[in-house]
Amino acid sequence: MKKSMRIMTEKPLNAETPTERLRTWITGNDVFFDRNQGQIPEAPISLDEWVLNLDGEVDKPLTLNYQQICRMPKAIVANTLECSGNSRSLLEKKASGNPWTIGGVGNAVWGGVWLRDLLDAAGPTPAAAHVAFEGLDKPLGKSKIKFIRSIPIQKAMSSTLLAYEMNGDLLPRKHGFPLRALALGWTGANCVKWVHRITVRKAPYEGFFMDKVYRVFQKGQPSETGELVSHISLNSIITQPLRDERLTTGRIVILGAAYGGENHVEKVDISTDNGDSWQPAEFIGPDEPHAWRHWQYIWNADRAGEYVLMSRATDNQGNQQPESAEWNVLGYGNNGIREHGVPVTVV
Ligand SMILES: Nc1nc2c(c(=O)[nH]1)N[C@H]1C(S)=C(S)[C@@H](COP(=O)(O)O)O[C@H]1N2
Ligand SMILES: [Mo]
Repeated sequence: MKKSMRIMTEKPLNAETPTERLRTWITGNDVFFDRNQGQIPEAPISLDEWVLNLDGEVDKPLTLNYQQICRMPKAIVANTLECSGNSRSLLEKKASGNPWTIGGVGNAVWGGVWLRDLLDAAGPTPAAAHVAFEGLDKPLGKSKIKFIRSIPIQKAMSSTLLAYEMNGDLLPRKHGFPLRALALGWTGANCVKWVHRITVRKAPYEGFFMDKVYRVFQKGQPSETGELVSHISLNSIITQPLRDERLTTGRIVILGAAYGGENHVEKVDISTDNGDSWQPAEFIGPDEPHAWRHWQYIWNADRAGEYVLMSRATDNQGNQQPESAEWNVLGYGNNGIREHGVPVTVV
């Protein structure tokens, strides 16, 4: 089985999980995708020096060290993290950014504290509207722009974790040690790593990583007028067989995953005849809020030929994946059924 990551850029490190390693419900920390705008801290951040500051539109600003955070009530939750640009390279029309196939997604069980508990202790003022997170990673390139992103206070209060554990281990250095934000069910960009400062604000943070990227916009449209990328789009992926695999006639087990961010995946259908007919897949494994669901479909391939396998997820809000994704300049949110089709040969 292929174990190594597919590296797209070394500096900053951007690498995707090989498809074979997306076949487990938990994505191992060793193969969890890497997405970085800046330089990953070269040595683990020292826990003796690190503190988390919470300031801005609050009655009582807080400064907490690592021990104080670890002594707060603990939450353990599953969450599927996906980069906004995942599957970008599968779009028919090229979009700029890292050429992800389907491996810019992974599922982990995270341990940490609810951001709500910290915010409650600090007491947001009536003007509090957005919560900004600042990472400790050093910007690369001349621009020296720090990775700072903000999310609405409602999301921060309802379902945002500050995680210090990933799949039972301390949060790995690459994934944000000692602490990262996880806006559950929202794309990776809303999940700032190496957090050291949280600022409650009257309005969304303004800056490069809020206004120039992570927005859905068209050619000729100013990026900052596009919608901010927040929710993960309902999607499904086929992890077995692989693209262009040669199979023999008979019983073929098709495996995959489906995820809907904040919404629950209710149904996955499979087509082996280019979308003419659809059959339900069977769910396998755990079913947790904000986490993907794995599924399988047993295909009786009795005739040799060329096939395109397709999967289609439906969620509890009645949403279904589109036949084809809506294109945008940065290629975000590609959840098209056709784009995710997997061609195979049966002999
Ligand atoms: N500090 C910081 N946080 C960050 C980033 C970053 O470059 N710096 N990248 C974001 C993006 S775009 C994604 S998709 C996720 C990726 O998290 P991972 O590398 O742990 O998979 O982290 C997010 N948090
Ligand atoms: Mo991302």
